[in-house]
Amino acid sequence: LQRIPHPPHRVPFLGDVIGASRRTPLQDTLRYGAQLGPVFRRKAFGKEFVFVWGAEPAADMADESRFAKHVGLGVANLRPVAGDGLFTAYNHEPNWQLAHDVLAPGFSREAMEAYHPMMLAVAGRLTDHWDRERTAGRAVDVPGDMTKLTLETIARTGFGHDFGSFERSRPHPFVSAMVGTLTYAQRLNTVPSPLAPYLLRGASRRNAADISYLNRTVDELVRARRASSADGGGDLLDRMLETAHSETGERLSAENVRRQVITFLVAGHETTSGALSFALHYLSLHPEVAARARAEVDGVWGDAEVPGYDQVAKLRYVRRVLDEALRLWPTAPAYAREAREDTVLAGGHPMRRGAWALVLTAMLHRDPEVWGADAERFDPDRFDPKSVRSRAPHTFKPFGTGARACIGRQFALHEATLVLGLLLRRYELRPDPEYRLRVTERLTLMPDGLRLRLERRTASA
Ligand code: MNH
Repeated sequence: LQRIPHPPHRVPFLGDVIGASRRTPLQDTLRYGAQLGPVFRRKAFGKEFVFVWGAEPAADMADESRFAKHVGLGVANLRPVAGDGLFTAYNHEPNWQLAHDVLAPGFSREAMEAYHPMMLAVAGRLTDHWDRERTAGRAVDVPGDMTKLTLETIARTGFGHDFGSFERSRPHPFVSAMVGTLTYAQRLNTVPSPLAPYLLRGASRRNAADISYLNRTVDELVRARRASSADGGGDLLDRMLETAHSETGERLSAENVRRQVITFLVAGHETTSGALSFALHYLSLHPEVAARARAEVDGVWGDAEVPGYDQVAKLRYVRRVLDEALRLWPTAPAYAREAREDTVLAGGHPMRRGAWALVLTAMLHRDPEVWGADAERFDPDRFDPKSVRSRAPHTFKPFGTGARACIGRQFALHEATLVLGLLLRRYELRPDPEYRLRVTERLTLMPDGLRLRLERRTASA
Protein backbone atom coordinates (compact mmCIF):
# COMPACT_ATOMS: atom_id res chain seq x y z
CA LEU A 1 0.00 0.00 0.00
CA GLN A 2 2.77 2.42 0.93
CA ARG A 3 4.09 2.32 -2.62
CA ILE A 4 0.79 3.31 -4.20
CA PRO A 5 0.78 7.03 -5.07
CA HIS A 6 -1.63 9.41 -3.39
CA PRO A 7 -2.29 13.16 -3.71
CA PRO A 8 0.56 15.32 -2.36
CA HIS A 9 -1.18 17.54 0.17
CA ARG A 10 -2.64 15.41 2.93
CA VAL A 11 -4.55 17.22 5.62
CA PRO A 12 -4.22 15.54 9.05
CA PHE A 13 -7.38 13.60 9.91
CA LEU A 14 -9.35 14.76 6.89
CA GLY A 15 -6.96 13.37 4.26
CA ASP A 16 -6.89 14.21 0.58
CA VAL A 17 -9.62 16.77 0.54
CA ILE A 18 -7.94 19.82 -0.94
CA GLY A 19 -9.87 20.89 -4.00
CA ALA A 20 -12.46 18.23 -3.30
CA SER A 21 -16.17 18.70 -2.93
CA ARG A 22 -18.50 16.34 -1.16
CA ARG A 23 -21.04 16.74 -3.91
CA THR A 24 -18.72 15.46 -6.63
CA PRO A 25 -16.51 12.74 -5.12
CA LEU A 26 -16.28 10.85 -8.40
CA GLN A 27 -15.31 13.80 -10.57
CA ASP A 28 -12.68 14.85 -8.01
CA THR A 29 -11.31 11.33 -7.98
CA LEU A 30 -11.04 11.39 -11.79
CA ARG A 31 -8.84 14.46 -11.55
CA TYR A 32 -6.57 12.73 -9.04
CA GLY A 33 -6.48 9.62 -11.19
CA ALA A 34 -5.27 11.57 -14.22
CA GLN A 35 -2.33 12.85 -12.15
CA LEU A 36 -1.52 9.70 -10.18
CA GLY A 37 -1.80 6.90 -12.73
CA PRO A 38 -3.73 3.65 -13.07
CA VAL A 39 -3.32 2.43 -9.48
CA PHE A 40 -3.68 5.10 -6.82
CA ARG A 41 -5.12 5.74 -3.41
CA ARG A 42 -7.08 8.52 -1.91
CA LYS A 43 -7.75 9.11 1.71
CA ALA A 44 -10.87 10.98 2.59
CA PHE A 45 -12.42 11.54 5.98
CA GLY A 46 -10.60 8.75 7.74
CA LYS A 47 -11.00 6.12 5.05
CA GLU A 48 -8.44 5.09 2.49
CA PHE A 49 -9.55 3.84 -0.90
CA VAL A 50 -7.53 2.23 -3.66
CA PHE A 51 -8.66 2.98 -7.20
CA VAL A 52 -7.58 1.31 -10.40
CA TRP A 53 -8.09 1.97 -14.08
CA GLY A 54 -6.03 1.21 -17.21
CA ALA A 55 -6.30 -1.88 -19.39
CA GLU A 56 -4.04 -4.18 -17.37
CA PRO A 57 -5.48 -3.67 -13.88
CA ALA A 58 -9.03 -3.76 -15.29
CA ALA A 59 -8.42 -7.05 -17.09
CA ASP A 60 -6.85 -8.48 -13.93
CA MET A 61 -9.83 -7.43 -11.85
CA ALA A 62 -12.14 -9.12 -14.37
CA ASP A 63 -10.44 -12.48 -13.68
CA GLU A 64 -13.18 -14.25 -11.73
CA SER A 65 -10.80 -16.93 -10.49
CA ARG A 66 -8.84 -14.30 -8.52
CA PHE A 67 -11.38 -11.53 -7.83
CA ALA A 68 -15.06 -11.23 -6.91
CA LYS A 69 -17.52 -8.42 -6.31
CA HIS A 70 -16.86 -6.50 -3.12
CA VAL A 71 -19.88 -5.11 -1.31
CA GLY A 72 -18.42 -1.94 0.17
CA LEU A 73 -18.79 1.82 0.32
CA GLY A 74 -21.82 3.11 -1.54
CA VAL A 75 -23.17 -0.38 -2.16
CA ALA A 76 -22.82 -1.40 1.51
CA ASN A 77 -24.44 1.88 2.56
CA LEU A 78 -27.54 0.74 0.69
CA ARG A 79 -27.89 -2.43 2.79
CA PRO A 80 -30.42 -0.81 5.14
CA VAL A 81 -32.68 -0.27 2.11
CA ALA A 82 -31.89 -3.19 -0.16
CA GLY A 83 -30.64 -5.81 2.34
CA ASP A 84 -29.72 -9.11 0.69
CA GLY A 85 -31.44 -8.08 -2.55
CA LEU A 86 -29.49 -9.01 -5.68
CA PHE A 87 -27.43 -5.83 -5.95
CA THR A 88 -26.38 -5.52 -2.30
CA ALA A 89 -26.13 -9.22 -1.31
CA TYR A 90 -22.78 -10.52 -0.12
CA ASN A 91 -21.35 -13.20 -2.38
CA HIS A 92 -21.77 -15.82 0.33
CA GLU A 93 -25.43 -15.06 1.10
CA PRO A 94 -27.60 -17.95 -0.14
CA ASN A 95 -30.32 -15.54 -1.26
CA TRP A 96 -28.06 -14.21 -4.00
CA GLN A 97 -27.88 -17.48 -5.96
CA LEU A 98 -31.52 -18.27 -5.24
CA ALA A 99 -32.81 -14.91 -6.48
CA HIS A 100 -30.37 -14.88 -9.40
CA ASP A 101 -31.59 -18.27 -10.63
CA VAL A 102 -35.26 -17.46 -10.10
CA LEU A 103 -35.08 -14.03 -11.75
CA ALA A 104 -32.62 -14.60 -14.63
CA PRO A 105 -35.39 -16.01 -16.91
CA GLY A 106 -37.13 -12.65 -16.43
CA PHE A 107 -34.40 -11.22 -18.68
CA SER A 108 -34.44 -13.88 -21.38
CA ARG A 109 -35.27 -13.06 -24.97
CA GLU A 110 -38.82 -14.37 -24.57
CA ALA A 111 -39.38 -12.23 -21.49
CA MET A 112 -38.00 -9.16 -23.28
CA GLU A 113 -40.31 -9.71 -26.23
CA ALA A 114 -43.23 -9.66 -23.81
CA TYR A 115 -41.99 -6.39 -22.27
CA HIS A 116 -41.60 -4.72 -25.67
CA PRO A 117 -45.24 -3.62 -26.15
CA MET A 118 -45.32 -2.27 -22.58
CA MET A 119 -42.12 -0.32 -23.22
CA LEU A 120 -43.74 1.11 -26.34
CA ALA A 121 -46.83 2.15 -24.39
CA VAL A 122 -44.74 4.01 -21.80
CA ALA A 123 -42.67 5.65 -24.54
CA GLY A 124 -45.96 6.83 -26.07
CA ARG A 125 -46.71 8.70 -22.88
CA LEU A 126 -43.35 10.41 -23.10
CA THR A 127 -43.89 11.52 -26.71
CA ASP A 128 -47.42 12.73 -25.86
CA HIS A 129 -45.91 14.83 -23.11
CA TRP A 130 -43.09 16.09 -25.35
CA ASP A 131 -45.57 16.95 -28.13
CA ARG A 132 -47.49 19.10 -25.66
CA GLU A 133 -44.31 20.82 -24.43
CA ARG A 134 -43.18 21.46 -27.98
CA THR A 135 -46.52 22.90 -29.02
CA ALA A 136 -46.46 25.18 -25.99
CA GLY A 137 -43.00 26.36 -27.05
CA ARG A 138 -41.33 24.98 -23.92
CA ALA A 139 -37.96 23.25 -23.66
CA VAL A 140 -38.17 19.73 -22.19
CA ASP A 141 -36.60 18.66 -18.90
CA VAL A 142 -34.51 15.75 -20.16
CA PRO A 143 -33.31 14.03 -16.94
CA GLY A 144 -36.70 14.60 -15.26
CA ASP A 145 -38.62 13.10 -18.16
CA MET A 146 -36.18 10.23 -18.72
CA THR A 147 -36.59 9.36 -15.04
CA LYS A 148 -40.37 9.31 -15.44
CA LEU A 149 -40.02 7.11 -18.50
CA THR A 150 -37.62 4.57 -17.01
CA LEU A 151 -39.45 4.36 -13.67
CA GLU A 152 -42.77 3.73 -15.41
CA THR A 153 -41.09 1.16 -17.68
CA ILE A 154 -39.63 -0.98 -14.90
CA ALA A 155 -42.77 -0.57 -12.77
CA ARG A 156 -45.07 -1.63 -15.58
CA THR A 157 -42.97 -4.45 -17.09
CA GLY A 158 -41.66 -5.83 -13.81
CA PHE A 159 -44.56 -5.30 -11.43
CA GLY A 160 -47.68 -4.34 -13.40
CA HIS A 161 -47.65 -1.08 -11.48
CA ASP A 162 -48.33 2.48 -12.64
CA PHE A 163 -46.84 5.38 -10.69
CA GLY A 164 -48.63 7.91 -12.90
CA SER A 165 -45.38 9.89 -13.31
CA PHE A 166 -46.46 11.63 -16.51
CA GLU A 167 -49.64 12.88 -14.89
CA ARG A 168 -47.65 14.64 -12.17
CA SER A 169 -45.77 17.90 -12.40
CA ARG A 170 -43.43 16.99 -9.53
CA PRO A 171 -41.51 13.71 -9.19
CA HIS A 172 -43.42 10.83 -7.61
CA PRO A 173 -42.71 10.62 -3.85
CA PHE A 174 -41.16 7.21 -4.51
CA VAL A 175 -38.53 8.96 -6.67
CA SER A 176 -37.90 11.65 -4.05
CA ALA A 177 -37.46 8.98 -1.36
CA MET A 178 -35.13 7.01 -3.60
CA VAL A 179 -33.03 10.04 -4.50
CA GLY A 180 -32.92 10.82 -0.77
CA THR A 181 -31.53 7.39 0.16
CA LEU A 182 -29.02 7.34 -2.71
CA THR A 183 -27.73 10.78 -1.79
CA TYR A 184 -27.55 9.80 1.87
CA ALA A 185 -25.64 6.60 1.03
CA GLN A 186 -23.12 8.67 -0.91
CA ARG A 187 -22.79 11.25 1.87
CA LEU A 188 -21.99 8.53 4.40
CA ASN A 189 -18.74 8.05 2.48
CA THR A 190 -17.79 11.67 2.89
CA VAL A 191 -17.89 11.97 6.68
CA PRO A 192 -15.69 10.14 9.22
CA SER A 193 -17.72 7.10 10.29
CA PRO A 194 -17.57 7.70 14.06
CA LEU A 195 -18.97 11.18 13.54
CA ALA A 196 -21.65 10.22 11.03
CA PRO A 197 -24.43 9.84 13.62
CA TYR A 198 -23.79 13.39 14.87
CA LEU A 199 -23.04 15.20 11.63
CA LEU A 200 -25.87 13.56 9.77
CA ARG A 201 -28.44 13.37 12.51
CA GLY A 202 -31.11 15.31 10.61
CA ALA A 203 -30.23 13.60 7.35
CA SER A 204 -30.32 10.18 8.98
CA ARG A 205 -33.79 10.82 10.36
CA ARG A 206 -34.96 11.85 6.88
CA ASN A 207 -33.28 8.75 5.50
CA ALA A 208 -35.18 6.52 7.91
CA ALA A 209 -38.41 8.18 6.78
CA ASP A 210 -37.43 7.67 3.12
CA ILE A 211 -36.73 3.98 3.73
CA SER A 212 -40.03 3.45 5.47
CA TYR A 213 -41.82 5.19 2.59
CA LEU A 214 -40.09 2.87 0.09
CA ASN A 215 -41.04 -0.15 2.21
CA ARG A 216 -44.67 0.92 2.49
CA THR A 217 -44.97 1.54 -1.26
CA VAL A 218 -43.56 -1.87 -2.04
CA ASP A 219 -45.61 -3.70 0.59
CA GLU A 220 -48.74 -2.15 -0.87
CA LEU A 221 -47.76 -3.20 -4.38
CA VAL A 222 -47.15 -6.79 -3.25
CA ARG A 223 -50.36 -6.88 -1.23
CA ALA A 224 -52.34 -5.71 -4.27
CA ARG A 225 -50.87 -8.48 -6.42
CA ARG A 226 -51.51 -11.18 -3.83
CA ALA A 227 -55.09 -9.97 -3.38
CA SER A 228 -55.77 -9.87 -7.09
CA SER A 229 -57.11 -12.92 -8.88
CA ALA A 230 -55.09 -12.10 -11.99
CA ASP A 231 -51.36 -12.75 -12.15
CA GLY A 232 -48.86 -10.46 -13.86
CA GLY A 233 -48.47 -12.61 -16.96
CA GLY A 234 -45.14 -13.97 -15.72
CA ASP A 235 -43.57 -10.62 -14.85
CA LEU A 236 -40.76 -10.19 -12.30
CA LEU A 237 -43.18 -9.97 -9.39
CA ASP A 238 -44.87 -13.23 -10.42
CA ARG A 239 -41.48 -14.88 -10.49
CA MET A 240 -40.60 -13.49 -7.08
CA LEU A 241 -43.87 -14.64 -5.54
CA GLU A 242 -44.60 -17.88 -7.37
CA THR A 243 -41.46 -19.44 -8.75
CA ALA A 244 -39.62 -22.13 -6.86
CA HIS A 245 -35.96 -22.78 -7.64
CA SER A 246 -35.78 -25.39 -10.39
CA GLU A 247 -33.41 -27.66 -8.43
CA THR A 248 -33.89 -26.94 -4.74
CA GLY A 249 -37.60 -26.01 -4.83
CA GLU A 250 -36.83 -23.06 -2.55
CA ARG A 251 -38.77 -19.80 -2.77
CA LEU A 252 -37.96 -16.20 -1.89
CA SER A 253 -39.15 -15.17 1.58
CA ALA A 254 -41.60 -12.28 1.95
CA GLU A 255 -38.86 -10.10 3.44
CA ASN A 256 -36.53 -10.92 0.54
CA VAL A 257 -39.26 -10.15 -2.02
CA ARG A 258 -39.57 -6.70 -0.48
CA ARG A 259 -35.79 -6.19 -0.85
CA GLN A 260 -35.85 -7.38 -4.46
CA VAL A 261 -38.78 -5.16 -5.47
CA ILE A 262 -37.00 -2.08 -4.09
CA THR A 263 -33.75 -3.18 -5.71
CA PHE A 264 -35.33 -3.57 -9.13
CA LEU A 265 -37.38 -0.40 -8.96
CA VAL A 266 -34.24 1.58 -8.11
CA ALA A 267 -31.52 -0.26 -10.08
CA GLY A 268 -33.97 -0.70 -12.95
CA HIS A 269 -34.47 2.96 -13.74
CA GLU A 270 -31.94 5.40 -12.31
CA THR A 271 -28.94 4.35 -14.42
CA THR A 272 -30.94 3.91 -17.64
CA SER A 273 -32.41 7.37 -17.18
CA GLY A 274 -28.91 8.87 -16.94
CA ALA A 275 -27.70 6.90 -19.96
CA LEU A 276 -30.60 8.17 -22.09
CA SER A 277 -30.07 11.73 -20.87
CA PHE A 278 -26.35 11.76 -21.71
CA ALA A 279 -27.07 10.21 -25.12
CA LEU A 280 -29.65 12.91 -25.90
CA HIS A 281 -27.19 15.59 -24.77
CA TYR A 282 -24.54 14.34 -27.20
CA LEU A 283 -27.06 13.84 -30.02
CA SER A 284 -28.13 17.46 -29.63
CA LEU A 285 -24.51 18.64 -29.87
CA HIS A 286 -23.62 16.42 -32.84
CA PRO A 287 -26.19 16.93 -35.59
CA GLU A 288 -24.17 14.81 -38.00
CA VAL A 289 -24.39 11.84 -35.60
CA ALA A 290 -28.10 12.47 -35.07
CA ALA A 291 -28.68 12.60 -38.83
CA ARG A 292 -26.90 9.29 -39.35
CA ALA A 293 -28.81 7.65 -36.51
CA ARG A 294 -32.10 9.05 -37.83
CA ALA A 295 -31.37 7.73 -41.31
CA GLU A 296 -30.79 4.31 -39.80
CA VAL A 297 -34.09 4.44 -37.91
CA ASP A 298 -35.95 5.47 -41.08
CA GLY A 299 -34.26 2.69 -43.03
CA VAL A 300 -34.88 -0.10 -40.51
CA TRP A 301 -38.35 0.88 -39.34
CA GLY A 302 -39.64 2.15 -42.69
CA ASP A 303 -43.16 3.40 -42.23
CA ALA A 304 -44.18 0.87 -39.62
CA GLU A 305 -46.33 2.75 -37.16
CA VAL A 306 -44.50 1.20 -34.23
CA PRO A 307 -41.30 -0.87 -34.38
CA GLY A 308 -41.38 -4.57 -33.65
CA TYR A 309 -39.07 -6.21 -31.12
CA ASP A 310 -36.56 -7.33 -33.78
CA GLN A 311 -36.45 -3.90 -35.36
CA VAL A 312 -34.84 -2.50 -32.23
CA ALA A 313 -31.86 -4.84 -32.18
CA LYS A 314 -31.19 -3.89 -35.81
CA LEU A 315 -30.45 -0.27 -34.86
CA ARG A 316 -26.71 -0.84 -34.75
CA TYR A 317 -25.67 2.79 -35.03
CA VAL A 318 -28.17 4.02 -32.44
CA ARG A 319 -26.75 1.37 -30.12
CA ARG A 320 -23.24 2.76 -30.74
CA VAL A 321 -24.47 6.22 -29.76
CA LEU A 322 -25.67 4.74 -26.51
CA ASP A 323 -22.41 2.83 -25.93
CA GLU A 324 -20.41 5.97 -26.58
CA ALA A 325 -22.53 7.94 -24.09
CA LEU A 326 -21.98 5.13 -21.54
CA ARG A 327 -18.26 5.22 -22.28
CA LEU A 328 -17.91 8.91 -21.45
CA TRP A 329 -20.41 8.83 -18.56
CA PRO A 330 -20.90 5.30 -17.27
CA THR A 331 -23.88 6.12 -15.07
CA ALA A 332 -22.72 3.57 -12.48
CA PRO A 333 -19.19 5.00 -12.54
CA ALA A 334 -17.23 2.43 -10.51
CA TYR A 335 -17.47 -1.07 -9.05
CA ALA A 336 -15.54 -2.74 -6.26
CA ARG A 337 -13.61 -6.02 -6.45
CA GLU A 338 -11.92 -8.06 -3.74
CA ALA A 339 -9.11 -10.61 -3.91
CA ARG A 340 -10.30 -14.19 -3.38
CA GLU A 341 -6.79 -15.23 -2.25
CA ASP A 342 -3.45 -13.45 -1.79
CA THR A 343 -2.52 -12.22 -5.24
CA VAL A 344 -0.58 -9.57 -7.16
CA LEU A 345 -2.44 -6.93 -9.12
CA ALA A 346 -1.12 -5.83 -12.50
CA GLY A 347 2.28 -7.41 -11.90
CA GLY A 348 3.30 -5.05 -9.10
CA HIS A 349 0.74 -4.58 -6.33
CA PRO A 350 0.42 -7.37 -3.80
CA MET A 351 -3.09 -7.81 -2.40
CA ARG A 352 -4.05 -9.91 0.58
CA ARG A 353 -7.08 -12.15 0.49
CA GLY A 354 -10.12 -9.90 1.07
CA ALA A 355 -8.28 -6.69 0.10
CA TRP A 356 -10.37 -4.66 -2.30
CA ALA A 357 -10.15 -1.81 -4.79
CA LEU A 358 -12.52 0.22 -6.91
CA VAL A 359 -12.38 -0.11 -10.68
CA LEU A 360 -12.94 3.45 -11.89
CA THR A 361 -14.94 2.75 -15.00
CA ALA A 362 -15.29 6.43 -15.80
CA MET A 363 -11.48 6.70 -15.96
CA LEU A 364 -10.89 3.37 -17.69
CA HIS A 365 -13.24 4.58 -20.42
CA ARG A 366 -11.13 7.70 -21.02
CA ASP A 367 -7.68 6.14 -20.93
CA PRO A 368 -5.77 7.60 -23.92
CA GLU A 369 -3.70 4.40 -24.15
CA VAL A 370 -6.87 2.46 -24.82
CA TRP A 371 -9.08 5.00 -26.61
CA GLY A 372 -6.48 7.23 -28.26
CA ALA A 373 -5.41 10.83 -27.79
CA ASP A 374 -8.95 12.01 -28.59
CA ALA A 375 -10.51 9.89 -25.83
CA GLU A 376 -12.54 12.86 -24.57
CA ARG A 377 -14.28 13.29 -27.92
CA PHE A 378 -17.76 11.83 -28.56
CA ASP A 379 -17.47 9.41 -31.47
CA PRO A 380 -19.84 6.42 -31.81
CA ASP A 381 -17.62 4.88 -34.51
CA ARG A 382 -15.37 3.65 -31.70
CA PHE A 383 -17.97 0.91 -31.35
CA ASP A 384 -18.01 -0.30 -34.92
CA PRO A 385 -17.10 -4.00 -34.95
CA LYS A 386 -13.62 -3.45 -36.38
CA SER A 387 -12.64 -0.90 -33.73
CA VAL A 388 -14.06 -3.11 -30.97
CA ARG A 389 -12.02 -6.10 -32.15
CA SER A 390 -8.80 -4.12 -32.21
CA ARG A 391 -9.19 -2.87 -28.64
CA ALA A 392 -7.82 -4.50 -25.49
CA PRO A 393 -10.44 -6.70 -23.76
CA HIS A 394 -12.16 -5.60 -20.51
CA THR A 395 -11.77 -1.91 -21.29
CA PHE A 396 -15.50 -1.13 -21.66
CA LYS A 397 -17.39 -2.08 -18.49
CA PRO A 398 -20.48 0.08 -17.99
CA PHE A 399 -22.38 -2.96 -16.67
CA GLY A 400 -19.67 -4.27 -14.35
CA THR A 401 -18.09 -7.69 -14.70
CA GLY A 402 -18.45 -11.39 -13.95
CA ALA A 403 -21.16 -13.25 -12.07
CA ARG A 404 -22.32 -10.06 -10.33
CA ALA A 405 -22.51 -7.98 -13.51
CA CYS A 406 -25.78 -6.23 -14.33
CA ILE A 407 -28.69 -8.66 -14.74
CA GLY A 408 -30.73 -5.90 -16.44
CA ARG A 409 -28.24 -5.13 -19.21
CA GLN A 410 -30.36 -6.36 -22.13
CA PHE A 411 -33.42 -4.77 -20.62
CA ALA A 412 -31.70 -1.39 -20.37
CA LEU A 413 -30.20 -1.60 -23.85
CA HIS A 414 -33.49 -2.60 -25.46
CA GLU A 415 -35.43 0.11 -23.66
CA ALA A 416 -32.87 2.85 -24.34
CA THR A 417 -32.34 1.93 -28.01
CA LEU A 418 -36.08 1.79 -28.58
CA VAL A 419 -36.65 5.18 -26.98
CA LEU A 420 -33.75 6.88 -28.78
CA GLY A 421 -35.09 5.46 -32.05
CA LEU A 422 -38.59 6.78 -31.36
CA LEU A 423 -37.32 10.22 -30.35
CA LEU A 424 -34.98 10.54 -33.32
CA ARG A 425 -37.74 9.55 -35.67
CA ARG A 426 -40.10 12.15 -34.24
CA TYR A 427 -37.98 15.18 -33.32
CA GLU A 428 -35.00 17.31 -34.14
CA LEU A 429 -33.14 18.10 -30.92
CA ARG A 430 -31.97 21.66 -30.36
CA PRO A 431 -29.47 22.34 -27.57
CA ASP A 432 -29.59 25.42 -25.39
CA PRO A 433 -26.45 27.28 -26.56
CA GLU A 434 -25.83 28.46 -22.98
CA TYR A 435 -25.82 24.96 -21.49
CA ARG A 436 -22.53 23.53 -20.23
CA LEU A 437 -22.59 19.91 -19.09
CA ARG A 438 -22.77 19.66 -15.30
CA VAL A 439 -22.84 16.18 -13.85
CA THR A 440 -24.55 15.52 -10.51
CA GLU A 441 -23.59 12.54 -8.41
CA ARG A 442 -25.77 10.46 -6.12
CA LEU A 443 -23.85 7.20 -6.53
CA THR A 444 -25.10 7.35 -10.12
CA LEU A 445 -24.45 10.15 -12.61
CA MET A 446 -26.93 12.49 -14.28
CA PRO A 447 -26.56 15.58 -16.50
CA ASP A 448 -27.86 18.35 -14.28
CA GLY A 449 -30.34 20.87 -15.66
CA LEU A 450 -30.24 19.55 -19.22
CA ARG A 451 -33.08 21.01 -21.30
CA LEU A 452 -33.62 20.63 -25.03
CA ARG A 453 -35.90 22.31 -27.52
CA LEU A 454 -37.73 20.08 -29.93
CA GLU A 455 -38.80 20.51 -33.49
CA ARG A 456 -41.24 18.09 -34.99
CA ARG A 457 -39.78 16.43 -38.04
CA THR A 458 -41.69 17.20 -41.20
CA ALA A 459 -40.48 14.32 -43.36
CA SER A 460 -42.04 11.30 -41.66
CA ALA A 461 -43.96 9.99 -38.64
MN1 MNH B 1 -27.72 -2.73 -13.41
C1 MNH B 1 -25.77 -4.58 -11.29
C2 MNH B 1 -24.97 -0.85 -14.27
C3 MNH B 1 -29.58 -1.11 -15.76
C4 MNH B 1 -30.53 -4.32 -12.27
N1 MNH B 1 -25.74 -2.71 -12.86
C5 MNH B 1 -25.12 -3.60 -12.00
C6 MNH B 1 -23.71 -3.31 -11.95
C7 MNH B 1 -23.50 -2.24 -12.79
C8 MNH B 1 -24.77 -1.88 -13.36
C9 MNH B 1 -22.16 -1.56 -13.05
C10 MNH B 1 -22.66 -4.05 -11.12
C11 MNH B 1 -22.42 -3.32 -9.81
C12 MNH B 1 -21.33 -3.93 -8.96
O1 MNH B 1 -20.48 -4.70 -9.43
O2 MNH B 1 -21.31 -3.61 -7.76
N2 MNH B 1 -27.35 -1.21 -14.73
C13 MNH B 1 -26.16 -0.58 -14.93
C14 MNH B 1 -26.32 0.41 -15.97
C15 MNH B 1 -27.62 0.32 -16.40
C16 MNH B 1 -28.27 -0.70 -15.61
C17 MNH B 1 -25.22 1.35 -16.46
C18 MNH B 1 -28.35 1.09 -17.47
C19 MNH B 1 -27.78 1.75 -18.45
N3 MNH B 1 -29.70 -2.69 -13.91
C20 MNH B 1 -30.25 -2.02 -14.97
C21 MNH B 1 -31.64 -2.41 -15.12
C22 MNH B 1 -31.91 -3.32 -14.13
C23 MNH B 1 -30.69 -3.50 -13.37
C24 MNH B 1 -32.57 -1.88 -16.21
C25 MNH B 1 -33.18 -4.07 -13.83
C26 MNH B 1 -34.21 -4.15 -14.62
N4 MNH B 1 -28.08 -4.15 -12.00
C27 MNH B 1 -29.33 -4.66 -11.68
C28 MNH B 1 -29.18 -5.64 -10.64
C29 MNH B 1 -27.80 -5.75 -10.35
C30 MNH B 1 -27.13 -4.79 -11.24
C31 MNH B 1 -30.32 -6.42 -9.99
C32 MNH B 1 -27.13 -6.68 -9.35
C33 MNH B 1 -26.83 -7.98 -10.04
C34 MNH B 1 -26.17 -9.01 -9.12
O3 MNH B 1 -25.31 -8.64 -8.32
O4 MNH B 1 -26.52 -10.17 -9.25
